[in-house]
Amino acid sequence: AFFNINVVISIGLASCYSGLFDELSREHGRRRTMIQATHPKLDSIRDKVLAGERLSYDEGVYLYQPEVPLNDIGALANVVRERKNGNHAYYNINTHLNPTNVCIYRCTFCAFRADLREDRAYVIPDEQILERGREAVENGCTEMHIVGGLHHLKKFDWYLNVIRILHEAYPDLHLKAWTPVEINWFRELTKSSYREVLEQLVEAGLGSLPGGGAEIFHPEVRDKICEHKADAEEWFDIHRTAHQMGLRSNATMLYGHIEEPWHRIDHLVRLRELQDETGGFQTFIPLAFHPENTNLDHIKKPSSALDLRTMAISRLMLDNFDHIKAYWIMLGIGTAQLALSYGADDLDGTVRHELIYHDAGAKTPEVMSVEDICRLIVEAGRDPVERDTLYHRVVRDGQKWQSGDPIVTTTT
Ligand code: V47
Ligand code: SF4
Repeated sequence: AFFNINVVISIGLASCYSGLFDELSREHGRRRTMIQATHPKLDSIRDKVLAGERLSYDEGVYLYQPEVPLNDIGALANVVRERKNGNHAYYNINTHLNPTNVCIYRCTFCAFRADLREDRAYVIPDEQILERGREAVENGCTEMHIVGGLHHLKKFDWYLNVIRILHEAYPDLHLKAWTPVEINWFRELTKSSYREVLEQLVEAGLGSLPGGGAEIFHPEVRDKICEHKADAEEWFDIHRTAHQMGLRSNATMLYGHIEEPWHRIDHLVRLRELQDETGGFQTFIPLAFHPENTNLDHIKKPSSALDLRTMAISRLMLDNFDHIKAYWIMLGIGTAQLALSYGADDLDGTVRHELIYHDAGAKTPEVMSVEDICRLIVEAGRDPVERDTLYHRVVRDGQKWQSGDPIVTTTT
């Protein structure tokens, strides 16, 4: 009797489930037809992505229309993400150093900078910089991310010395330092060339360049938010020179302020063009604008929907970038975790001592443990992989580590 009841229940459930599945698949079909009717372009974009073909500027702008379903864009970005990086989600153990917040520029989106005589102005002395290096190594960090302001009174030697003393004391700590905004300033200070500046920095111990200072390249926006600092051409010249010297670098885009969607696509297309030329970019990081304490504090912080759409569109447009980073500090932990299914394959790192976003109101923790990062990744259904700055697997025994095999991604 027990068997019979089981059989009856199983048959009942099976027909109930198959009815439900039929209904769901009819619903899916109806939705697909509706999307095709309203968004015929999405179908040709899907075909291109599945065939590994490059999307055009117009197609990128089209994907930013809010009516184009976010989930469809996300699913397509996920195809590319898994094609390149499988189920891996990368993280690193890193720390930040912002040696000074004093800055000659006044970018409207920046809450971090200070004037020379302001109470909150600081310059970190050498002993404390070395102390930060010691703390980093004791915590098992593989990387120190160094960016800051352009101090009115500091000469190039001061910036060079930051790299030199850290590298001499902690040669295994990778120094990812100074954006093109700083490199351009160093060129002005030294009246030399980008190559000469970069050569001196490499000789002192520079390992790679971070992606900052990119903001939005188009002059229509750039002239309004950061008119005085390195322009797009200078930013690209510096990365080109670095790549020609064998240095690797990252790229960013600051979105969610006064720019329009087409400015973002213009930005991505320009990055894609330099990557075609040099292949020197490792990862792209979309940076969500944080308005608190800035001159743009009347603007609302971008929504999670815009964050995820930007992540997915970046993955789709930048077909020649291996990695897209969901920087948890500024996205928030929840959105960064979701982004791992919307094109991102990297969460950045443990990030101790971050100031730029926290000064601008970021509510994320000051630091995240490796256990927490790995839990987030596993919950998102991905496999955590610790990487170093240059995307080698890290082989670790507690605080001791060494770089292992390079992480290989497919190129289409
Ligand atoms: O260029 C400044 C941005 C950048 C705000 O290479 C702001 O892995 C949002 O270089 N709201 C510097 N963004 C940070 C940077 C970076 C960050 C993460 C990873 C990497 C990498 C590099 O920070 C600046 C600017 O675009 N920024 N103020 C703000 N209120
Ligand atoms: Fe200075 Fe950089 Fe802030 Fe601009 S973003 S004001 S260059 S610290």
